[in-house]
Amino acid sequence: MATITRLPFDAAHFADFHATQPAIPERVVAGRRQYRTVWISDVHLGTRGCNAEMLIDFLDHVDSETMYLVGDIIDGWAMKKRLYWPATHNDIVWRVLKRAKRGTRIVYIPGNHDEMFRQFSGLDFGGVEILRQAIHETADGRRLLVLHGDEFDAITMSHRWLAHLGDYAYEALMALNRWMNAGRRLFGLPYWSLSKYAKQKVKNAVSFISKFEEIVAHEAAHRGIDGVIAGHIHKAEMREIQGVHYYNDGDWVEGCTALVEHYDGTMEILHWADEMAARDAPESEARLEAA
Ligand SMILES: [Mn+2]
Repeated sequence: MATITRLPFDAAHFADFHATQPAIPERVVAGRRQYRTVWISDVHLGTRGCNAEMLIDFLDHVDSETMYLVGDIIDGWAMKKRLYWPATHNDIVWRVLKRAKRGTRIVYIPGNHDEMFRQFSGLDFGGVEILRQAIHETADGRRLLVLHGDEFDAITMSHRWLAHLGDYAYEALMALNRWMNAGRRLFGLPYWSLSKYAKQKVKNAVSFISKFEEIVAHEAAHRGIDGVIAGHIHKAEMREIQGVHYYNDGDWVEGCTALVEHYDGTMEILHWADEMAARDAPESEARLEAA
């Protein structure tokens, strides 16, 4: 059933890919921040939504013993429609393979958008292990189930896009509502509240997220493990649900977040846009003073 989407790099030479040169050279190699484990997901390479430069910056500043790619890394759905693959997207593949070469254990758990890789579960591509799901043991001895999360879509229903409807979209919807009803009046049609309809849908989206979190946590409890790490819903989170540790590493389309494990087993969500802003701030202030 699954077909391999044509990739913009030569899959036959996947293992040697790191030997080529990236378009954006690595900036920090020595002195990278070290973590025991890093989880990222929902990168959506192959789409315009992917914040590739920010992820490149993250990969250049952060290192770990193990890195989990928790699905939707390459967006095969989008690539089937139209091939969008700038050099920066190649650079991310290059950096992942390079760190595998340097000794980082890389575990790739394909999601629904990169399900074409699921057929390779159990195989190893240039140091990248492909698995359907994994059990991660933290430094403080907790066992966490790592999976993408689309496994639960049938239960939590669809309408994932509604979760992304922000305030701006809502404002636009309000304006659209006004224009639409002005038009309906012209044709003698009764008022129909698009905004009310949208509000109802947004409320459903909010309940979708909490339902997803609860169901994933319930699955972990059912399997008798301490917690679960997922992606898929593009919402970074770290909380306890009915005695189960629920983690979500977020995404690199909107939130630009990663989940990391420190050497003592402490978990943390890194918000990379904030990290970059904090790093650049003193320099830009100095520049302002000099001007
Ligand atoms: Mn997904």
